[in-house]
This record gives sequence, structure tokens and C-alpha cells, in this order.
Amino acid sequence: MSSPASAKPFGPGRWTLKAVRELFDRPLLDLVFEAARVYREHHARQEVQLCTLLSVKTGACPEDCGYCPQSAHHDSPVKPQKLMEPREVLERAREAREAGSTRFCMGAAWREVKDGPDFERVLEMVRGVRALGLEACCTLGMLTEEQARRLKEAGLSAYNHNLDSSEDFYGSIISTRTYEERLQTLQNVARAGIAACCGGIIGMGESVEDRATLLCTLANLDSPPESVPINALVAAPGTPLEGKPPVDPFELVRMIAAARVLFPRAKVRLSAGRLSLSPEAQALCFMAGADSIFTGEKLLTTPNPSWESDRALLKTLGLTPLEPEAGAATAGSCRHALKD
Ligand code: SAM
Ligand code: DTB
Ligand code: SF4
Repeated sequence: MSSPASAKPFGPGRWTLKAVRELFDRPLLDLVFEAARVYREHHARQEVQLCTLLSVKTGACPEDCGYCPQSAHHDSPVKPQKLMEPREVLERAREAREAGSTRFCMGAAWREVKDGPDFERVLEMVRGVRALGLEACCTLGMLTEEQARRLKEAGLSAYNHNLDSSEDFYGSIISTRTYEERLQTLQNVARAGIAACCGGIIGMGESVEDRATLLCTLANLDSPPESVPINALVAAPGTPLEGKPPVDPFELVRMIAAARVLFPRAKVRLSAGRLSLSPEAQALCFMAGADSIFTGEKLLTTPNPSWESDRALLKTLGLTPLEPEAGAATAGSCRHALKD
């Protein structure tokens, strides 16, 4: 069987849709084997980064993302909450650190960041999270280059801004912004020197071609993401996608394995949807190269497995959580076991 690497005509980091599509067409366990091989080639050992999410501003979002319970366009039971106080946020970050998280991700249900007191407050949160020795990630909607630069100055480790699906499928899920606008923010983030966390969702009714196209688009960005979250749709009540059938766990394994082959060094995060996955399905996701999960009872607004069940799962699988780097209380970074 030819190695998928040989099908890359553009040199390192460049992929054709045909080559990505071929990954998706491989027998599942062949693909998982390849992903596991790629992982081990680039990482000295498999460690799982535990990240904790906090919705620092919840609901009443002007965007109409079909999957999202925080959109003001949907009749969802999520209760809107204005921007939290940095003190409360840092309390939650401290708890997450105590429970073993090394990355704290703050989400705000905004279309875009507006300069002013709220943004200043977010900058304060970022500085505080970094001072705790945690990686700080934010997802706040669209950003200008100047806002990205200010976040960088505050110490932001990464910015989450998902492309979610292929450009073709995007319009059937979201009508209040364009794919182009999404790409523009990713460019602003890259120009400010912030690592991009960018991935997508499966289970919204997209085709395998759409999934392959998303990963291909990500792999061919000028600054490919260093973190690729793969979400399985949480069919939230009141959203237009409420009635979607649960994602087939093997489809999720395939998506993760393909992402791992395309992004050998990135963190591939098994993100939303774990509550519907058996421990065995999650084990296959780790086998396929997932090396991060979101921990804590809640994602942003929807439930997530408990700390206890996650701890037990990692122990059963013999997987070690990624440790903060020695001295991270000041440096704020984590020890990633990458090979040279
Ligand atoms: N407003 C910001 C934005 O859109 O970038 C940040 C928050 S948004 C909740 C972050 C990501 O969570 C989305 O891009 C989407 O990929 C994921 N997400 C949101 N709702 C989801 C759901 N019901 N199921 C799975 N993933 C979801
Ligand atoms: C990402 O890709 N998944 C996380 C994180 N980035 C911000 C968010 C998942 C949200 C799931 C729906 C909710 O809890 O509201
Ligand atoms: Fe708003 Fe983000 Fe939810 Fe879209 S995904 S409705 S932008 S919070």
C-alpha cells in the first residue's frame, strides 16, 4: 500500500483533496494504524492534555450557528449571562489547575470583539490565567489584527476559531457570517503570533467530502493550526440540529485519525460529544492519535463527563495526563513530549 505521504504533491505540509479523500476511504483500522504510527514517529510518548472550558459570557449571541445553543436565533433553554468578573474566572481556573488541567479556555458568545471595558476585562482574565501557570486560550468570535496583538501581549497562548466544515456546507449551517470572515480572523491571529486552535464538527448532516475538505483547507493554511479540535455534534435542545441522529463513533475515530495523519505535531483534541461515547470508543480515538480532552462537568453550556470518570478512563488505558512544565507558574507553558 502506498504511504499517504507520497501523495502530497506540494511538498511538506501541503495536501491535495484527493490525497485527503483517500485517507477517508481507507479501511478504518488501516487508517487508525497509520495515525498511531504517525503519532509515535513525532512524539516520544502519548500524553493527554486536559483542558477546561469556561463560558465567560453566555448566550444571546447575534450569530445563527445552527448547532449552537447560545445563538439568540434559537429557542434554547440556555440562560444568557453577561461577562463574568475576572476574579470568578480565575477562581475557576485555579480549580481546573488543581484538578489537573494545563490549559484553560474562555469562551464568549460574541460575534466579534468590541474594544472597550469588556475587552479590557478579557485581557485581565488572560493575564491572570497565565500567572497561574496555565496555557490560556480564548474564543471570542471575530478579531482585528490589533485586538489579536493585544491578546498576545496579555500572554494568550492560543485562539480558538473553528472553520467547522467545508466552505460549501458552511452556508447551510450559518448565514450571519462568511467562511472568508473566519479565514480573515485566523490570519489576524497568525500575524499577531498567536497559535491557532481550529477544527470542526461532525454530525451536522455534512458529507464525508465536506469533512475531508475541512481538513484539507486547514492543512493548507499559510499557518496551519497547532491545535485541531474535533467535535461530535451535541444535538442541543432548541437548535435547528436538535433532531440529528447521534454521530457514529467510528466516523469520529476516522475523522480523528485523518486529522492526526495531516497534523503530526498538533494537538488533536477529542472535544464535544464525549458524553455519548463509550469508554471503548474513546480508547479508539486515543489510539487514532487524539491527545487532548476537555475535562470538567461542563463544556461551555452542555454536559461533559465527570473528572472522576475521566481520571478512571485514563488510568484504565494507561494514559498519562500532560504535566505542566517545571516552573510553569511563571512561564505558563506545558511539557510536550515532541521528538526532534
Ligand atoms: N463564539 C465563538 C465562535 O463561534 O468562535 C466561540 C464559541 S463556539 C461555542 C466554539 C465552537 O464550539 C464552535 O465553533 C463549534 O465548533 C463548537 N460547538 C458549538 N456548539 C456545539 C455543539 N452543539 N456541538 C458540538 N460543537 C459545538
Ligand atoms: C471547540 O472546538 N469545542 C469547544 C471549544 N472549542 C471552545 C466548545 C464545545 C462547545 C459545545 C457546546 C456547548 O457546550 O455549548
Ligand atoms: Fe455565537 Fe459562537 Fe455559538 Fe455561533 S458558535 S452562535 S458565534 S457562540
